[in-house]
Amino acid sequence: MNAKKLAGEKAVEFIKDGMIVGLGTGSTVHWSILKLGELVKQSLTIKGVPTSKQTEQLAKELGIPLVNMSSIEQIDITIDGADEANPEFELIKGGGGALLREKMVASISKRMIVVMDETKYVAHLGKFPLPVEITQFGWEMTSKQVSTLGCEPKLRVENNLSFITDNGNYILDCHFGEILDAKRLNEELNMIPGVVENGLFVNIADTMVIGNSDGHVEIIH
Ligand code: DER
Repeated sequence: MNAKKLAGEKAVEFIKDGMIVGLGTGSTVHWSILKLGELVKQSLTIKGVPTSKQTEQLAKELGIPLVNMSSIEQIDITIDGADEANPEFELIKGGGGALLREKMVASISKRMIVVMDETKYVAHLGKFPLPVEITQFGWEMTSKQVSTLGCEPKLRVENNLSFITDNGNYILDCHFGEILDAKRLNEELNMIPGVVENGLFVNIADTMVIGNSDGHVEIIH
């Protein structure tokens, strides 16, 4: 059974006619977006706010109407994935490199629904390296500053080149080990000049939809 597909499609049940919907990025929310595309063809009326160029492209191919962030005050529901999620609804995101737009979209949403398979649900965050988006300018200095918080930052590379986000920035993947105070680390990281945003989502997610390989879906509010 495809646990990601189960979770992704289940989350769409929360979407109602007339909603503005934040469209996340990644392989789990991919299923949510496909489902929304099907429903839009059957006359569901929504407006999507994409969190990446990749999601924007997919939504356009599916005929999901899109709206620009600058023309809205608030989003009704955002559906997005996560790399890790703990029982306190704290997330690590950014494995797909979209964390900045994802966090901006989720933060103006009345509700954020996280879709994942059971492997993402953990007792403590930190096994997955924390993505931190930084400016290209002075990145080595920024990396040194980030390391003083207790991690080993690694500049993300893709196809032998430095990975560049949709916003023209670099990403450091930071191996902190177990993160026991996500709120504090989130604040400390974002105080470092050169850090644009980090993948810790604290007090943002409201609902988790967890697909299991045995075919059942768990919804935690
Ligand atoms: O980059 C992100 O935060 C994405 O949501 C992504 O990491 C989620 O992972 P998935 O592809 O396993 O859904």
